[in-house]
Amino acid sequence: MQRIVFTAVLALAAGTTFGAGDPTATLWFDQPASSFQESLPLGNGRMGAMVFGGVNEERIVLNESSVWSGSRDPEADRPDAHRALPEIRRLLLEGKNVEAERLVNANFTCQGKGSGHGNGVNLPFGCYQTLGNLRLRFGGARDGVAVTTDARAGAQDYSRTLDLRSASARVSFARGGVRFAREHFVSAPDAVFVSRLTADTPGSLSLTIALDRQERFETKATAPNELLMTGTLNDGRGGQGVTYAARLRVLARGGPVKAEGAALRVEPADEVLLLLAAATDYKGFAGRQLDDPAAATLSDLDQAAKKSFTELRAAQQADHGHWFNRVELELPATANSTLPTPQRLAGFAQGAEDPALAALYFNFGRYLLISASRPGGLPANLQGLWAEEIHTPWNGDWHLDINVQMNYWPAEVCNLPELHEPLHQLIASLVEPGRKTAKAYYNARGWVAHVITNPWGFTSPGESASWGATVSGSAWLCQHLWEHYAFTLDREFLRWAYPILKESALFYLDNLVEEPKRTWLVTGPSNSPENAFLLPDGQTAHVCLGPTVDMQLLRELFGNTARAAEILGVNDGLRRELTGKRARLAPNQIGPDGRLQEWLEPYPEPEPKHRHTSHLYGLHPFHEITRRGTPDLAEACRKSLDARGDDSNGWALAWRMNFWARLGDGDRAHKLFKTLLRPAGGGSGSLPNLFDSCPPFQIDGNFGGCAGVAEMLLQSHAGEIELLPALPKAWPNGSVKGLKARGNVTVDIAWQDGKVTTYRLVSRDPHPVTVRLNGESRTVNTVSGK
Ligand code: FUC
Repeated sequence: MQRIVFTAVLALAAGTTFGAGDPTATLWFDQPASSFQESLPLGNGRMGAMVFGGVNEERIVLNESSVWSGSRDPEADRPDAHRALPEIRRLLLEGKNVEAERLVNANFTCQGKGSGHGNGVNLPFGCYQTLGNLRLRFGGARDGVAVTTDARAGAQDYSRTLDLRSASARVSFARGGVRFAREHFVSAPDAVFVSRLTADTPGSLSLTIALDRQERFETKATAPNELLMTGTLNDGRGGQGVTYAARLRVLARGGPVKAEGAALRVEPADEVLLLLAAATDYKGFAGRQLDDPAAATLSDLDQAAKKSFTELRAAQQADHGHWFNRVELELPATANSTLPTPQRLAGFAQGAEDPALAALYFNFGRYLLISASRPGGLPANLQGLWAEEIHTPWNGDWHLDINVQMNYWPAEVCNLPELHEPLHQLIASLVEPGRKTAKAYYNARGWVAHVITNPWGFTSPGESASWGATVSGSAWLCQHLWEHYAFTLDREFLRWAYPILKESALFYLDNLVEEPKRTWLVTGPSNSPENAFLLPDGQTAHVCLGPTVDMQLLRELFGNTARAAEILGVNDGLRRELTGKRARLAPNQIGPDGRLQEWLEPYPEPEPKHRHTSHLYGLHPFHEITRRGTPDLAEACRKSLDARGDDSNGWALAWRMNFWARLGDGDRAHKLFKTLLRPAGGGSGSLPNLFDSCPPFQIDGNFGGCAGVAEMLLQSHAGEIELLPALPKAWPNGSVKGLKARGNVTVDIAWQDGKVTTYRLVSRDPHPVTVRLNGESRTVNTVSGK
């Protein structure tokens, strides 16, 4: 069907399709990138590259996921903080939130500067940073090429494409009667960035090749055809932090390569192959644990250089296809689908139909996860692993109050469960530092993490009470352990994860406070992430007892931990305690205005359209609120969403899209999807290269939007497998193959005129499941996938 649809498109929009490719799997531009936001991302889970495709100068922004400044900070916890806890709680119980917040700010934040309010580059917290730039300056004359204001620099038939199926970026243009082509990819199996430059006329390739960085770098030629860039980052305490190395080797056919100072010169050649390896000596919970990154890059290059370009590409494509081809979503293309990506986004925002754009966005999300998160590596951060800065916004860290979790929403449903592993390892790595934090601040058992973390095991509260006191980051992370089990039914994994769940539950058990009015058990101090409320005397406060999100998270954590104990046949006493205390947690409450209440009391809010919608966590991603199981609460969520409004930051739009999908409202979910894809300008929406803009660029919205598309097509959280639970009118016809439902069931669906026409449920062993489609529910047997 794909090919037929595509052929029809070509016929429809003849003359405008240069570079367009498959409209569900191609991003393309008819000019070079003028900024990072127009460049094309490549990655192998550890190394990233952003392709600008300039005619005179090809700039490639390079990344390596462990290029982090900072270091472990044993002083981030205040050892005696727990002494302030009884007083903070007393004030909270008396409704003196402002006074309590003052005490939290003075005694219950992290010690030192924490994340530096997002500027942690020179602090122990550190900052994720770019590795640097690879620059290819083309031209016969040594000092470069003709200066021109034309972005295409006089080139004709220019196209720059990212093909999501092959994970390669191609640049192609003609100039001076010669056609030039460049192909770039990052290989996971061979651990190198690969670039091939060709021209259809021999001897047409003359260029200077350099490696640079904004700071802390030294580049030298280590051979006539090799450059080595090295540097050491700041550890944030006056010493040396992570050391990195990037090594480039140039193999030119038909022309010499020589070193000129700290650059290489090729002049003139028929074809040029570039191989680049990168490594750091970061030693932490993931990554390669190397002593000598420069030596590692040499051995990576020596290995890769044994292969031809064709062999390197074949290995990389087989590896990428192994992940990418597990799922196929087909939605029809229109004339709008053939436009260059920025114009395509603009057309869609102006009302052009383009169902295939949803398939592209969905595929792009899967592509980004495959490119930014691989087993054994660091998890995708706020920018995945793509950054051109030294001071990456918000330190490019892992925020635990929605952002890192959203990055992993597509992992299970999109049939990429192995790619969830880096997050699981991050969670495991927080147990030990989180135990210290639990003791220091709460004198409690177990482990805790608050709002932000980094590769150095930061688990302390943040540096300001207004957001840093959120105590449920670790509970939220634990959802990702349980959901991996729920989807895969991997008992070995559950056995591995159980101690982490259990110790998280122990922490919260030790921390529950009884609120006197209704004798509910609540957390505190905490926040409803980053949101504020108004007290009866009109004062603004953030710190509170038992925000709704904490209660939902604890019902989920306690329930999952008890269930895991039952499955594994362990810890009977704990199971009983968890079940007992779970029943006493403050329940979801519907406020006087019919909305789901965000706090224990129906406080008014200073910012009713706030981006965070944490109190709806119980609707999504957790599922204690469902439209059939708890219709009143679902209706209250709907009212809350209406009041919050349909305009917000990037990730917040993506979350709203998922909520509406859970509420079964496909058209509203599609409205949010459209807003997520609107050209961002300086605000929220999509950047020209489809990266999500919060603003600024933040990758969570890409993953949230990808998961949102899946959530509209398949849901499996409510004890049944529901097909097309929130199909919008905009996608009347289509098909999807290879999605996963909980219980390790692979799901294929085809639909026409908004109705399921065929479906297939595959599991390892056939067994009965309840499936809901076209308005009715029935029990069917899965077919065997053996
Ligand atoms: C969350 C959000 C901000 C931003 C930051 C990185 O806490 O509230 O909007 O996305 O993370």
